[in-house]
Amino acid sequence: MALPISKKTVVKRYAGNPIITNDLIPYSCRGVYNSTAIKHEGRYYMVMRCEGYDLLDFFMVASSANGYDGWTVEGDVIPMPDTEEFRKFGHNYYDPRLTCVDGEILMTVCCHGSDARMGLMRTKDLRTFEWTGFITGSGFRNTVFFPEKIGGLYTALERPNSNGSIWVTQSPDLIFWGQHQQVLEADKYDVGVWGKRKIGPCGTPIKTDRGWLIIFHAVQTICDYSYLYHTGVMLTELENPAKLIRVGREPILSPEESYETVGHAPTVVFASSQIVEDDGSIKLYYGGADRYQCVADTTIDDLLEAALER
Ligand code: BMA
Repeated sequence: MALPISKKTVVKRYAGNPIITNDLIPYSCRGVYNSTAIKHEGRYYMVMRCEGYDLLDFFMVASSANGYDGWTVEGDVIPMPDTEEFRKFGHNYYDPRLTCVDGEILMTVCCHGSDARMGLMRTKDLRTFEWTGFITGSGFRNTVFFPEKIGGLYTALERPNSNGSIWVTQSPDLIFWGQHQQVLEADKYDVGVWGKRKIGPCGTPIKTDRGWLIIFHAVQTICDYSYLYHTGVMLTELENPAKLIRVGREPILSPEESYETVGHAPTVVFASSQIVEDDGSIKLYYGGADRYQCVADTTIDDLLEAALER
């Protein structure tokens, strides 16, 4: 029988949450959430997932000097391709993920037509974005790149849409993908009861001397009809990131505050990016209740402890 474990706050919510709401957006918008953040030349940038009242998403960029407040909108809506293929598969698009891979800024986008499919964009300046094409067939969402090539290959986490699992896949050129390996499977109780319904990767994996820290979302079903979205952490091997070392026993973040429990999808915290500072502190960006953009603080040491010792 598993015994209770000691109390520990691994992730501390920022007192000024939510840090971005629909008020910042100059267009009809009912929520800003699950956005992706990156630090570039000393400034914090966010590609905001903005949701219109028509329930279609659009992306805009905001920037801030400290990553917590003072966010200002940069430029206009990010244009998406005006092609027949994009219209077919990108009826809606959401959950962007920015990663700097060996100096090149890449952004994955979940595109959703009749099914979900991942697209890839590149940017040099966080102002203009170039669409490079789809990188999966249908049935995939939440592709997230590792920040460096592993074994000389681009490496990414991905999540098939059909079941709750996280996989590693590799590519020599960002076009051809293979060497798929499963890391975690939700309904096998790889994650506890709090992740039995589905799981998926969040932001860019964090390299530590003990392995890759991977933050993921985990969904619990309550009374067969409502969902509760948690955030969890696991550690995998550096040379083979599909080789699991351990999954933290408890979620590091669960919906509790009103901006996480009351919104367009209640009881959802959806971590979408993290920025690691030189001192090992981490800003964890997450969406609250499919309505608000929030941030919380943690550290590499606290995440390692949460993955390995709790
Ligand atoms: C997922 C994604 C997330 C969202 C979550 C809860 O499938 O769409 O962006 O936060 O559902 O609604």
